[in-house]
Amino acid sequence: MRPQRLLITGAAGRLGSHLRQGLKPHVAAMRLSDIAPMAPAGVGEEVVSCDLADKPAVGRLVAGCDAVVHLGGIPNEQPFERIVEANIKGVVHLYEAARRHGVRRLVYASSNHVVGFHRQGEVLGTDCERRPDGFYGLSKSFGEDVARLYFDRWGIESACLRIGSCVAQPSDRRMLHTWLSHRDLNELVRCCLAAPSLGFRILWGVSAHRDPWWRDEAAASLGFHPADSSEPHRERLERLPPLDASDPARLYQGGAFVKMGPFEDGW
Ligand code: NAI
Ligand code: 15L
Repeated sequence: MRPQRLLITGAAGRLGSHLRQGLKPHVAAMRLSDIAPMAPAGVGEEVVSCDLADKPAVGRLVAGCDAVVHLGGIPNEQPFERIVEANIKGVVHLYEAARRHGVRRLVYASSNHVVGFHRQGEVLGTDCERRPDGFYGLSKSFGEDVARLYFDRWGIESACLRIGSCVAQPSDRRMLHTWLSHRDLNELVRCCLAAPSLGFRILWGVSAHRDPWWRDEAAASLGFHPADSSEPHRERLERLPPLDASDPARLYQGGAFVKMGPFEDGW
């Protein structure tokens, strides 16, 4: 499908800023939303400030859109109370608004932290056991279940992207396996929006690496073929001092997230 009006939540953020530019040629119009300030609207754009924890505001935000790329929320380990507002309530408000306003397709930014307690080196399919590595990973796991529910019950299509590390360049040894280039992110989201039929699916958001931790042969059926790889960065990254062999950040796929928190706020 070619979205007539695509909503991007979290549009002021790191990934949102890239997708705002990258998806523009592929949609008729865009509504860009965040709780943080954003660059003013350009041609074919609307800019709307909205807190995802505010249910009526999310309802108004979604009205008139036919597809959503949902990036908004807390992107790392934080106190549970904050994650509940932005990620747990936020994702329910968004899907509920999608149902009420007839949105047919969403792309949900899930995370590798849904599976962060699998060992590094283990090769996972998209159907692997979930092993969240904190409240953040739990919230993303919940979001995947919300997406599944809205497909099973109301036929609203979703791709849940378990994004690895989406940064300009890989910056540590773990990213030899987890890096997703900005170009590949853009192409993956574009493929999810353009596919004639998407259904419900979980996809890894990762570029093509020599020793992958995540495999998904089905992604190619959407037309997604990653263009980038961590290989050109290997020499530089392998010169970095390795973590201690017993460090949990070296043992588990979630890296340093597996040892963050819990935070003391609210106790
Ligand atoms: P980011 O923090 O730069 O962007 C997230 C945006 O959400 C921010 O602009 C923030 O203001 C907004 N936001 C936070 N709470 C909100 C609320 N209550 N209401 C409305 N907006 C709110 O993060 P980034 O890196 O761009 O990530 C985007 C999405 O992708 C996040 O959902 C993150 O969990 C997910 N992701 C990102 C990865 C990465 O490598 N950058 C890896 C895995 C997942
Ligand atoms: C994520 O889910 C985070 O949003 C991002 O900031 C990175 O830390 C990434 O995972 C990662 O695992 O590298």
